Amino acid sequence: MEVKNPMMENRILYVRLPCNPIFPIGVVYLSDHVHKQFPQIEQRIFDLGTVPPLDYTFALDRCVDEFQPTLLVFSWRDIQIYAPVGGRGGNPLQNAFEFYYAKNPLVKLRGALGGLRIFIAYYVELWRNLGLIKRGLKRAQKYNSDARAVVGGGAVSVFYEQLGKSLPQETIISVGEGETLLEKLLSNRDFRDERCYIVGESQPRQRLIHEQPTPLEKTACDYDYIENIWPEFNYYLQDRDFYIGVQTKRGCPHNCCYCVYTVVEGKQVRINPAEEVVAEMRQLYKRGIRNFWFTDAQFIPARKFIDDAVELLQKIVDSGMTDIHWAAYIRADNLTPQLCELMVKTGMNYFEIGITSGSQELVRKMRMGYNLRTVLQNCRDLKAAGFQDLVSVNYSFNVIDERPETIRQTIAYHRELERIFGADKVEPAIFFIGLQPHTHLEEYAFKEGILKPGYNPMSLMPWTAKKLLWNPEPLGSFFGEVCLQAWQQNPNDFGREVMKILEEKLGCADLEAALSAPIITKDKQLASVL
Ligand code: B12
Ligand code: SF4
Repeated sequence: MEVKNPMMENRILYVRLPCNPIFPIGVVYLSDHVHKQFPQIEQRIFDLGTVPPLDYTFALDRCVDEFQPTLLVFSWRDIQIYAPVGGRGGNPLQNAFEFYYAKNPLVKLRGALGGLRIFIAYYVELWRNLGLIKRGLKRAQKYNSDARAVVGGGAVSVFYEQLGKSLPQETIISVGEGETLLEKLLSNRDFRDERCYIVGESQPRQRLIHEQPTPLEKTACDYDYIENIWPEFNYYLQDRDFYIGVQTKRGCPHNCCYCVYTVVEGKQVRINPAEEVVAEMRQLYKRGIRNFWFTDAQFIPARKFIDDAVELLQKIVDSGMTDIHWAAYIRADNLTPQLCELMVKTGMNYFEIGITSGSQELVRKMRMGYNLRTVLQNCRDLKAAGFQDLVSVNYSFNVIDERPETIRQTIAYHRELERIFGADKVEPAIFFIGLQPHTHLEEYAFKEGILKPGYNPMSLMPWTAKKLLWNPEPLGSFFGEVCLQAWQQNPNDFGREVMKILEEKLGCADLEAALSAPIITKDKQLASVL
């Protein structure tokens, strides 16, 4: 009797669900990996990020009809929308703050209406994406009754527990990187030990997201192949402003209290070989790409990875790609003068530092492991090496134990950064922490009675959203009013305006006070939560 090889029959359709046009590096890497393991399997990438909203269903139907997949790999990038910038349905942070904190009833009403618009847009988007998954699967089952759906990506990794309630039976829900899960699934091996669960068959395991990902040696993505299976690939090559994603490592060893990256990617840092990263960049370079985003959770996660960063940047120099630019999240406590020089030489023209506060005391309480004095010194080195571009410094006020004194310290710290880089080059990005599941901050919220276990982290109901948009009293209303004033006075330069107003109201501390942290009192320490 002939033994059928199930691998031969698979036809995989990767559907990147609607998203702002950010290069869909996740599905590109997955399909590349699958191709390297199973070269005979037919694959296609379909990116709804490049399709106008009115055409989503029609375009998906057409693609499924044409390709007739047996496996649908849905990749869902983002769900959460709080940011200090205009989101898809307006500025969610501004609307929420107007609704919660405005004293003027007309502004409150505007906030309520804006909030309602965003609320509707959010749920419409959520249901629409769930609907697209169901629709795509059902249509594929017309051609292959065994067709199956796997769902993963950034948003699924954060909200995997909640999404299971709304997805079709037998859908596989995946957390974190999906390469080994797909590999096992396609070779008919048991994949349940990967970070996943099956809707209708099992509940997600306790602490599933905290399990370590299966180790994987990453090789350069084969863009000749990707071009073949992705008819719209050119979309991202036409606009020269796009920063195309390239991953140089996975994992972050830190413990910052609000951050879920460290569990999504795992604490173990896995470096992709520098020559493979450069080989991947060169393929994109040959196609005209000059802007790259190193999509690592952190480009230099700790001091012991400085040598790896040096090796990579040196290889970029050696490769002759001298007219590129790149950007990344950078822990600026892990720089050396040599690394700074290479960063400038290889064209780093934007980076984000997530120090969250300019008060060493609070940085310590948030378990961030930053030494703010070292960050300043390294920034001076970077400037001395010739860095003249933009730095975005992420601040999130009021996370824990914030006081007028610590706000003054943050201002002092920010002013020092401005002295180093130039005021026009340092952009204060004011985020309010959106509380995320599986973080220390969530544990803290349970302990303090702010949230109850079993709450829905995806809820945008005003009473839940107010807690998830972390801005607790007694300072909550104060920050609310400061932000409202900033939007009113200078909406186009919100971050700088917030800093200015805070300084007018509270003054500025001595830099030395910002840099020295007193002994931490036990009761408010996040470290005592777990
Ligand atoms: C780099 C990054 C950015 C960069 C992107 C730069 C660029 N040009 O690519 C910048 C700074 C621009 C950015 C912006 C934003 N980001 Co961002 N970003 C990230 C980060 C750190 C890495 C994403 C990445 O590219 N990783 C590398 C690739 C290879 O991994 P991947 O795409 O996740 O794919 C892997 C797995 O997810 C999985 N997978 C993917 N799809 C599927 C499907 C299946 C079936 C399976 C099995 C597996 C699977 O396998 C893939 C390969 O290993 C993640 C956090 C993180 N550590 O994951 C947040 C993250 C994706 N961002 C997030 C958000 C919210 C945003 C913003 C919307 C924030 C905001 N409110 O403004 C913005 C705007 C984005 C937009 N759409 O407009 C969220 C999304 C989840 C959520 N909370 O809703 C994340 C997860 C962070 C978080 N914890 O909140 N971001
Ligand atoms: S905030 Fe940055 S450094 Fe901290 S755990 Fe998250 S990725 Fe790592």
